Amino acid sequence: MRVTALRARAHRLPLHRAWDGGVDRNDIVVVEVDTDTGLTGTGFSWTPLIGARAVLALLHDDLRPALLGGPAHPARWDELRLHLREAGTSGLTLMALAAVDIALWDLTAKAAGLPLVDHLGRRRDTVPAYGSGVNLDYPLPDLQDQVKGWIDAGHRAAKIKVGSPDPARDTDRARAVRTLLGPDGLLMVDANQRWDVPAAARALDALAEHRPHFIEEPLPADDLRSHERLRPRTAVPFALGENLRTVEEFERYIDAGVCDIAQPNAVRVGGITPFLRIAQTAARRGVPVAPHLLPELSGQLALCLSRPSMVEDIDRASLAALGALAAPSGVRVERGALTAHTAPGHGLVFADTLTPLP
Ligand code: SMN
Ligand code: MG
Repeated sequence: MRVTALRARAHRLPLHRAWDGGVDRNDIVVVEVDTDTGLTGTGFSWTPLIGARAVLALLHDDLRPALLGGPAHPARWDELRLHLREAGTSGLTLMALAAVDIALWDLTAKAAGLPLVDHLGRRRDTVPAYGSGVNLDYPLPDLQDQVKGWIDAGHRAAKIKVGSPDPARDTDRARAVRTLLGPDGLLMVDANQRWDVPAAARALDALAEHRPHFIEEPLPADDLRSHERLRPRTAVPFALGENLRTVEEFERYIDAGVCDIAQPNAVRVGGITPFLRIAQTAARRGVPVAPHLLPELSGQLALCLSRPSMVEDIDRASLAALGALAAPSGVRVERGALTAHTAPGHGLVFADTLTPLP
């Protein structure tokens, strides 16, 4: 199976309610890879705010010529990464490579006549999901309404933002959400790198009575040393990874004992191929994987992992909820559990009526 054409288009998907920091949209770049078998594979890249046009340029100018005429197979991942290395081996490079890698996995699964989950090796029928919102700037009643909505939909686990300028505001909100979840629900908190070591230690002490299941990104994501200093000062597990990119980075954080739950984002790490390598690395070290965002893809991957934790059911910002899909994907979250029964491939069909980037 050889590549005969590559098309890429970038779209803007307005959010139903803006995220903290004025994020009012997600951008996606959809890639279609045609082959000489007549099969077409679809991939995508994703970003809340930064870089969609740069990703589109890398796809058109640099990945297309490297792919045309060559084998349509995700085993080309390392070669393609090397091809792009003058642009750097992380960041935007991996976001562009992700779109191609996802399309190549879609193709190989379609060529095998299998849903991606069964092509990769389905290990379970369901994986637990949790409600999640980017809600630090929500007034408390709005936060409570959001969490009630998740509970009404069957969730028993919820992740909220912390890192308010006044730490007492975080504890008030954690108390309110713990009350809604009840003693048996799981409450997770995500600081999005807002603290330093003393602030994190203080805040986690104060939050302890509400029994957080994990603290996500307590510190600047690339500051390993600070994570090592915080580690002995709290018993709350650390969930990290939405801002780590490479297998080596995940290894470093896990081996330093500061990554208790690994959260690779399948697009940011460069696609399904590196995501699976990261998951293997984590599993070998006994660290569960909770894939970051992208529930329609993350959920399919989680069904194939040896140690999945939970999948993030992001509030009204799945690809389907943002109106990106032309038809249901076959990935469903119901009563706090995700299932996937897709058409051959990953089953994601992007609408062709989406708004282009302005
Ligand atoms: C998050 C990160 C990026 C976009 C949306 C939400 C957040 C999360 O940190 O983990 O849900
Ligand atoms: Mg996060």
